[in-house]
Amino acid sequence: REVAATRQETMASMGRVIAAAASNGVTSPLRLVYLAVRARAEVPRLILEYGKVEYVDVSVQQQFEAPWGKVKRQNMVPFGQLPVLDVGGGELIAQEAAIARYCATLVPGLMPSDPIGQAKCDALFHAAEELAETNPLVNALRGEDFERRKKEFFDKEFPRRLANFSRIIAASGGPFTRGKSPNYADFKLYHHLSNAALLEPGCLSPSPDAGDAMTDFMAAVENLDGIAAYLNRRPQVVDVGKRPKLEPNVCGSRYLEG
Ligand SMILES: N[C@@H](CCC(=O)N[C@@H](CS)C(=O)NCC(=O)O)C(=O)O
Repeated sequence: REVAATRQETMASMGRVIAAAASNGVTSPLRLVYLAVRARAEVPRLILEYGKVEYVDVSVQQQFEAPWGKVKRQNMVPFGQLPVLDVGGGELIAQEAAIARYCATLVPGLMPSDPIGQAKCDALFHAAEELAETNPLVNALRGEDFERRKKEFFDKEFPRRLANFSRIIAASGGPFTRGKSPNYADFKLYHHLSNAALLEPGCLSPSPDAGDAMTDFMAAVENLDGIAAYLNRRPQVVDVGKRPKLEPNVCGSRYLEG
């Protein structure tokens, strides 16, 4: 019953988003097309939520009126992969990084105006991509496969990458990777670190090496206007490592019924 209630609330809040878009004269909000997992569409979502940019979150069926197998076979998306973002009239942008960058250009302050600043943000984004193993770990892997890859990730990959980000945040003065205000890559880092914390609670705790940098960073993102409310209402990932799924399982149709 709780799930049904949350779903109802989610749908009601999505209805308000669409109504708000219409009242702003935006008849065709961005359409973010993805699957029912919290993975490669989550960073664009966080950016759009932070920026209060109107968008709708749609499933493959809603976007293409066809199942994924057919969409892929008939090359209806540029690289046979999701997510894609329909920026209007069916014009599609593919690849999470490209979608995130495009979304960031719609939000004042998230993308520096100088090329060197932009390149530095891109470097942070792509360094955070090296934590992308957290996506299959949280959303797809099960049983022995899950345990083996999780151990490998937390033994080998995670500590050195976390140390790099802690150092970078501390050097910037924090709480974000480039100082006092967020840039678009912070949402990528946040996404993978929050996945990591789901997998291994406490993995971001203050340490003698890293100090409080990571806990402060996570709290700073979570407290951003627009983000706190979104995190509160987004579907939860349950049964990680066993039978992972979103609850309510409405990702990809959070904004539109059917
Ligand atoms: N490099 C791509 C990777 C996208 C990707 O791997 N998408 C997966 C879902 S997370 C996909 O489309 N899988 C379905 C398939 O390949 O049939 C990106 O960053 O967007």
